[in-house]
Amino acid sequence: MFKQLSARWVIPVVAFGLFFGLALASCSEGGTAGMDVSEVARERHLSEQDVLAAVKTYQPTGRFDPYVLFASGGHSGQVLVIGVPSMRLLKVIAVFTPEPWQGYGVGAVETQDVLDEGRMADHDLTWGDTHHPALSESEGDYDGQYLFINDKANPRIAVIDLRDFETKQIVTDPNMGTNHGGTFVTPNTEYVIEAAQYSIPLWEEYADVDRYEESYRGLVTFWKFDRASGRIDHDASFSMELPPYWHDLSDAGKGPSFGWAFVNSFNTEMATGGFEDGNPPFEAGASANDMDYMHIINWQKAARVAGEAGKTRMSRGMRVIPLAVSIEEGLLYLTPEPKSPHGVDVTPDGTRMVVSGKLDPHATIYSWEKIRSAIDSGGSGETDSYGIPILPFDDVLEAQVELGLGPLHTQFDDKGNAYTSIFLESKVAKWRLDPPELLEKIDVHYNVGHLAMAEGDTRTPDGKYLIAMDKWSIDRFQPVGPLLPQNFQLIDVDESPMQLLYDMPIGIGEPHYAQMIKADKLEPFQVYPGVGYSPHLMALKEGAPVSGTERIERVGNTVHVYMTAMRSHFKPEYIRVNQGDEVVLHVTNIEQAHDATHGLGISKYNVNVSIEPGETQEIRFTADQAGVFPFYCTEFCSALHLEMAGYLLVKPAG
Ligand code: K7E
Ligand code: CUA
Repeated sequence: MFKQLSARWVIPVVAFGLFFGLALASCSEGGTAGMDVSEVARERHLSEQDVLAAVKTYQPTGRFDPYVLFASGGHSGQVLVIGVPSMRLLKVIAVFTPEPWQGYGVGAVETQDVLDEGRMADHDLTWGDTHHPALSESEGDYDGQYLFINDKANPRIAVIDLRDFETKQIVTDPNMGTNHGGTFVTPNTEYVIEAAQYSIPLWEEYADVDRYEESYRGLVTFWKFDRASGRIDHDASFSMELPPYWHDLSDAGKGPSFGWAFVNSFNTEMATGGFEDGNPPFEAGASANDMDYMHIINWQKAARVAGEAGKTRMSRGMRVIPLAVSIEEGLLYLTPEPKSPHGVDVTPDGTRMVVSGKLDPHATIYSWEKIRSAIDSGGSGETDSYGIPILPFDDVLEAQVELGLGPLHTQFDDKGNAYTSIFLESKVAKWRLDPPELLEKIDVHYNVGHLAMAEGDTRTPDGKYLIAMDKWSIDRFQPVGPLLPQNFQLIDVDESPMQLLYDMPIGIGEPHYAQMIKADKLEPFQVYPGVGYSPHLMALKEGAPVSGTERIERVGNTVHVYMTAMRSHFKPEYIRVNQGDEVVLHVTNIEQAHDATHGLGISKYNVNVSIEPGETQEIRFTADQAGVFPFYCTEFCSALHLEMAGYLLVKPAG
């Protein structure tokens, strides 16, 4: 029996089991009748490593995880909130996609307003392709207040308030076709960086691809964040015109490199595809060169320049610094980077920028000091075809370290180590920065994209936990049809060799990046502070119904219903209107008990809102269909929850 356990594990597991069994026996009053750890391990065919991994990740009931991971939800357009190390999914924050449980975009006016802010090209957009979440920072440290995330498909940025984990704002970038190099924040969240990916015409509405080099442009936008209002300030934000390379990831400088931003690019060939016409396809045309360009941008100075008269041009309602101004003012420099780069990651101390080329086996380490002195010495006179100064590669290079095939993204720990995902090998490489040296690799399953380290993008990463965000999960989970979940793999990096602890399937989209924050930095509301509180205003809403003010008022063809909800009834329970009336339903959950949430779903009218304790919401719809429509509470709130219901009675016209 127990064939899976090789001889070298038997003794440790038995010893472990004995230890555990004894420990349990000595601390439990009722005895330990039943199996001990080693028996369970044997029956479940678990190795000692498995048992250790289980012990390292298990959180007993009621005990919270020390870290919280905010992960992009990929095509779902949402954000996933996950406890680490238990890898328990805590919440899916509705961002770019309607979400019924949270009452997001299914009847609640304020949430619909947020989604409507995100309309582009006169379309309602009901999905997003979220890639890179960014926690707000103060002095280069996550402060736990806000979270930003980009939508690559439709160039947009969302702002989530971490007091209630709700999306407060979506801003659209009208000059981009798509984005990718967002969201990345500057060290005090002065700006949220967003770089475009696939270039489109900038100063004109339409130009065929045969005018690519003259008319198409790349773009980077610095969205000004106003912490006091918790919103991006559109008018204080600005973009910078870039050559029509395809821009990729960005990162903000910190410490000595504070005030600067770094944006990768590929397709510096400016290939325009057209496989069907006998041209090289994009994949070949856009990867012909051995080197592309990292863009080095002085955002602090750019912000000043953007405020000066005559230095910007408006395009589709956004201030844009033209390329010529950026060159003249010394806002923008290029340096070569190998080859079809993807990630750029600034070291925690801000002294170095690590870039990986997808088609180059190295991590390339740039020295900020060398970049700075190359800029100060006026450069070599070499420029790209748009006149942007190029800092010679050898002048700014610190070192290259060979890691493996297809390096993508890098994270850092607290011990001077870096971790780079190696896509083609399905491995994570651990390497030392000083002096650069590959230390070890661990297998991941499979096709790893980003990595997320505990407090990974701060000036003081924690190390300890690393999450590999794998795109393929073939053979890891119970088959669920041809579309497979992605796989988050939790790795203990304090062990040497590194240990894989946990596989978490992600069955909602393809997450790209995630950030992991110490849980005790988050201070969310337990209950909204006051009855009649609007999550949109983050304040009490004037005129919100409270106990005793419930009523129905008709103003012309508009019927205002002032409703309260508490266990276990709505007041009023009848809403009588005429067919064709506008119905405005103001509803407040007048409870203040923690977790006493009510929902309000109306049959056949596509309405559901979540009303958390204290919260008020407004619902608007036209009662265009006559008939009798039950409404009911959609959260099982009490023993008489099923009785928490009422009728919308729409009297036929005429
Ligand atoms: Cu590598 Cu969008 Cu950052 Cu996907 S991205 S992995
Ligand atoms: Cu209120 Cu169910």
